[in-house]
Amino acid sequence: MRIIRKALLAGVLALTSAAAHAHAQLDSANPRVGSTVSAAPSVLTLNFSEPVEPAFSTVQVTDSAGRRVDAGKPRVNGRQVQVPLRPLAAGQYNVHWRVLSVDTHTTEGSFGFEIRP
Ligand SMILES: [Cu+2]
Repeated sequence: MRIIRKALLAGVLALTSAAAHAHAQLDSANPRVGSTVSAAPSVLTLNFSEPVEPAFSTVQVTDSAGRRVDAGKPRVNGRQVQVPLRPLAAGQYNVHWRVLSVDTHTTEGSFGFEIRP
């Protein structure tokens, strides 16, 4: 009986730590993290390692003067988050994302990209 309880406990602990590692991390982005692109994108796409909760996920895109250039609420589809952008001029842009993954952990990060025609 003792051995069974120990085994069950070990199983529960393994499940708990697996869930605790399931934070949504940024897998890839388009434009890519730190990239220089020649054409202004009309949409920013973020792909996360885990499904994201739409109600608690935000993405802010700003130009070099700190002005918001995202044009509407992010659209969430599983692990993918897409944000429409205003027509962008050449320059440096910053993306700040904050998402809630299904394991109820919030993660955030930021990166830049540049438009240089
Ligand atoms: Cu987590």
